[in-house]
Amino acid sequence: MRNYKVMLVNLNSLPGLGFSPVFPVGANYIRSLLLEMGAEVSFIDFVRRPDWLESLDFADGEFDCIAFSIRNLDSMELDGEYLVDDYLKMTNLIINRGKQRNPHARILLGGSALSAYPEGLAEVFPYDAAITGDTEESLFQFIRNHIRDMQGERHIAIAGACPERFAFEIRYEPDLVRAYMAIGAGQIGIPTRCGGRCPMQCIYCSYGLLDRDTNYTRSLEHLRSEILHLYEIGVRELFFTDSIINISPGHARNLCHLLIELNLPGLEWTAYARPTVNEEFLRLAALSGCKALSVSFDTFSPEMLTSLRKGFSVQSAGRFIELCRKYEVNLIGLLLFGGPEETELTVRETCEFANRYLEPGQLFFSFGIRVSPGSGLQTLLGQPGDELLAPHFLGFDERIFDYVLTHLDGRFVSMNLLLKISKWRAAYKQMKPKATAHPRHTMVCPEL
Ligand code: B12
Ligand code: SF4
Repeated sequence: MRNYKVMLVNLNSLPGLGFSPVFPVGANYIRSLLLEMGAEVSFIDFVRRPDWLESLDFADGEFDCIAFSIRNLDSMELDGEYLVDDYLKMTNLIINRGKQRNPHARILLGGSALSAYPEGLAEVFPYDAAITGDTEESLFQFIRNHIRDMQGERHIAIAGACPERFAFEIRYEPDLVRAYMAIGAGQIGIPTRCGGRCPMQCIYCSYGLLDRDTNYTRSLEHLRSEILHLYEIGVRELFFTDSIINISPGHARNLCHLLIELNLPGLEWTAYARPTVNEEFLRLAALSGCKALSVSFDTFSPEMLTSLRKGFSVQSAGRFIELCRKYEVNLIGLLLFGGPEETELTVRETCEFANRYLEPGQLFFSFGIRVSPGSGLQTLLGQPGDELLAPHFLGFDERIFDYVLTHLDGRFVSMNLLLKISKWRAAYKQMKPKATAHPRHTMVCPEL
């Protein structure tokens, strides 16, 4: 009798994807989960082993399953690359090579890009099973069924049981963590699950497909062990990967208390947060080593806050920024121009607010909203989900680029921003328009 064997490939570790690399939080989670279930796992990551890109000799081992983790489909930016063809090329090479020795191996797909674009990816990728949503139970059933189907031919088993969702410790391999730190991806992600699904309803957001009904929180004991282990490896920056860390103020508070109690010199953390006037959270965040809270304000125009369904007001955003200043919590404020009904007036309102409340270094920009399956925008435009695999953006008035540069203080306009704007604008100009079911809104998409 031998253990069920999985080769798990992190496709997000391919070179040249066009965005800064991050530690493979989701793929590593699946590796830990498989080990917990008693499977054997070969984890294939090309950041750790760039030589494997050429040799592919990792695919010559013995496997029952070849699993692919797909984190990003694209950068969601106007000038982003279409990556599906790169992923497909590598996937096919690995499958062909792996199947030479293991003709019965099953192909499994998973990852946030798959959850976010389930129909589109399912049409183009070769696979036997694709798992979105409740990973634990579905993965366990997939393996059990495969073992059952192979009975008679082999003696294969999995020794462990299926853990409850999120109820196990994530194992971080020191050499994998260090490989990412060595290329500058020093913020290592920990899935904190501080309260489950984001209750807000931003119009472009498809996190409902990713987080579904998950009101789970991860236990502080597991988080404690993982933080201590990462610290021992040499990690000094953590990214808590909740969609929004302060969904459940209680769990976020407990996490801050845990960090304060651990008192690990030099350890900092970053996370996505939503504007809040909860002073205790901000005070504890500062005390527990919060390096920055990343906040998708998107706009400071009252009309656009409504149009984007942001769920907070200009006044509460202002109060939140003041509180961050009071408790010395640094902000990474994200602005997104080109939403439904954006005009020069709404751009001016946003820029004037930013000029008044924010400092350079606290503001990051994006233009153009990618239409994601499962989002309110998809419903508004009446667009079928499978057609959105290739990047489609909401059409907007191209002069929005000029309006931003006109109304934003010069202190925010760096050479880097000017360069990015000219790239985004050039990419936008090259896209072709596409009609939607909505009487006023169009989309644009690149020629592929
Ligand atoms: C935190 C985060 C970031 C942080 C990461 C910080 C860090 N150091 O880790 C930062 C801000 C840096 C970031 C950057 C980017 N991000 Co981001 N990010 C997230 C977020 C909020 C959480 C990701 C995470 O780690 N989750 C925790 C892990 C455990 O979950 P997971 O990866 O989904 O894995 C689960 C399942 O997918 C599954 N799974 C994973 N692999 C496999 C494999 C198999 C075989 C199976 C069965 C299951 C499975 O198991 C896990 C448990 O259920 C997600 C949105 C979300 N709510 O999920 C977006 C998200 C992943 N990001 C996204 C994007 C686009 C980006 C950027 C490209 C943005 C940009 N333009 O720069 C970059 C890319 C960076 C890179 N190199 O990959 C998109 C990806 C989808 C897409 N459209 O392509 C997402 C989904 C958000 C969205 N808008 O839809 N991101
Ligand atoms: S706050 Fe963030 S996660 Fe929540 S709905 Fe809006 S974009 Fe999505």
